[in-house]
Amino acid sequence: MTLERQIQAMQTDGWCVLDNIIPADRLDDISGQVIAATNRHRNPDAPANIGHVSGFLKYDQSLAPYLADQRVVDLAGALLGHHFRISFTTATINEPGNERGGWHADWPFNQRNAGHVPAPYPDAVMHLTTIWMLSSFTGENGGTLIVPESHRASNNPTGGNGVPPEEPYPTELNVTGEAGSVLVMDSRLWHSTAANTSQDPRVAVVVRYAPWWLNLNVLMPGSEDRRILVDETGGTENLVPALPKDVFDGLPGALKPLVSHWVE
Ligand SMILES: O=C(O)CCC(=O)C(=O)O
Repeated sequence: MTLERQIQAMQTDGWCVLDNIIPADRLDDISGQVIAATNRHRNPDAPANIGHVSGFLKYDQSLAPYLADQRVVDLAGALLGHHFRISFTTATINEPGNERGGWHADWPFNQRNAGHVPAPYPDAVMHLTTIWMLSSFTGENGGTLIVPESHRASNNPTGGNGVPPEEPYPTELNVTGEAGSVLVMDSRLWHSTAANTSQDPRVAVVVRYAPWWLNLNVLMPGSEDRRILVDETGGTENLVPALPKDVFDGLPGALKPLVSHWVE
């Protein structure tokens, strides 16, 4: 797919898949490292059979050489403008037997988060969610469920828009793709975790990209914005641990400008 076609798909459909971003001969090693680090640091409050680690780059850097791949950078730059940066890195392993999740749009459009853009939100690209496939995604193993074109709506099922979050949606589909591909979604796109009915884990890392002007402070442990928006209200919000300086120093040069705002 050419960059022009990718941009068109993002505008019209709200998603596309970039193939062959991670070299095939690195997949087994990276997948193994992601599984091992997720086992060491997994969030005990995540849904059953979901291996979830927020701020994953802090714990494992095996994807670091690819997160500023030119094809990803070109598409993100075309959609988010200059000086975009990485907002989240989250290991997400759907283990056999996990349950289907609820329809949502991602931060900052998820209306249940303390920090959110209130619906009705404007029709503008403000955040990208990318899912890096370390296993091939299939209908059987929990390829992400999406509702194509839902990114143009000004609300989503977390905001009481009349769509039951737990029910199948008529136009839903499972995203499929070969291991090494990257699913790119406008973060407004309605999506959900799919059940993994296979025998093997579906291994992925979710990486989100934000324009320079989007305030990410509410995600930072101990920040003043977090104190005001989350601690004082008792609301719920994602927490993205900062990168230790020594981890940052060891990252590839092309990646550093994308994460330098999140160093301890
Ligand atoms: O793992 C998936 O396929 C979906 C994950 C998801 O819904 C999310 O990270 O917001």
